[in-house]
Amino acid sequence: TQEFQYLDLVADVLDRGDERIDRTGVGTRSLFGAMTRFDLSKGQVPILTTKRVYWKPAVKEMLWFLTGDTNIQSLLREDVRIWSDWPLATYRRETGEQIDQLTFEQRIVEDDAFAARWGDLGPVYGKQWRRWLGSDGSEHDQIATLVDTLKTNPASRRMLFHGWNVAELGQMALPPCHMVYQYHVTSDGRLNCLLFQRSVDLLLGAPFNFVGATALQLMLAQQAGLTPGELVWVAGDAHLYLNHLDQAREQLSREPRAFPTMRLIRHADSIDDYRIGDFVVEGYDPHPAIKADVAV
Ligand code: DHF
Ligand code: TMP
Repeated sequence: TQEFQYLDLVADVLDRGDERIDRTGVGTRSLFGAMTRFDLSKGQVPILTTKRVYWKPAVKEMLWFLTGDTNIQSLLREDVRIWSDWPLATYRRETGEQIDQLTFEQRIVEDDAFAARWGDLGPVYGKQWRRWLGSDGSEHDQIATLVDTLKTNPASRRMLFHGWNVAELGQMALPPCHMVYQYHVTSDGRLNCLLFQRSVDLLLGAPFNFVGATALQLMLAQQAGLTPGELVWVAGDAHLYLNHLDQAREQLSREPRAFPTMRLIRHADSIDDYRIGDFVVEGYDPHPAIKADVAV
């Protein structure tokens, strides 16, 4: 199974990773430069089986990026809580109030003014993907351009979108991790994707990023009348947090199973028209979930 590419990378980082203190203060073991190649053409997709991966939140996160929204309010209304820690940390730091996460999330959901003040992550993924601000004040929709090029000029070598807007990095809660997505169409109509991720939390981040990139590739392929090809994932700093090492060892002790399939059960009118119910995963039989704290 193709899952071994991931497991081998995790094992390698455990064995040989360079250990140091990182931005979060937790510390990591890290290797620089890694690649996995997942073949989506047979229907199977990289939803890891050596632990349960919550694929719906990962797809919902991708759909949220596509809306161009950067406020966690709409994510929380979809019951996705993976981005709450960063606005919460800002709130606690700036107000000195030791509010707990659930109360904070509830206020974001119920109080629009509170959400507007405290729920925004700054000009992160959605903003850059859909409304990259040019120096002349015009906005660039990189996703719309990509879909258009996939349809009209699939031999193009310029089919990519980028999140690393240098001028706006300082306003972002986190600078983009999954940074550039480049696409490639083969002569027989397969859509390949190469995702460059500058920094990856192998235990918590990577499983979600594989799912998000896969979901996007399925949507783009459908919009352009193509079939999904390969997902090539390239990482810069690939790390395990030091408080994830036991969980990583536990995961490595498990026997991977066949990847499940993921498909779209409805043809959406445009890239802006997908919903979570359009995605169906079949044959997913994972080992149990593994709990781990996210480093903020
Ligand atoms: N920071 C760090 N240190 N690691 C990350 O993976 C990360 N990811 C971010 C933002 N900042 C980050 C956005 N994506 C989880 C998964 C993805 C994600 C953030 C958090 C997470 O905590 N996953 C848990 C719970 C999943 C759930 O409750 O739905 C998991 O066990 O997968
Ligand atoms: P950094 O900005 O200092 O690199 O920290 C970001 C951390 O979040 C790093 O551990 C990578 C992780 N991360 C992912 O792995 N995937 C993601 O999608 C996001 C947003 C973050």
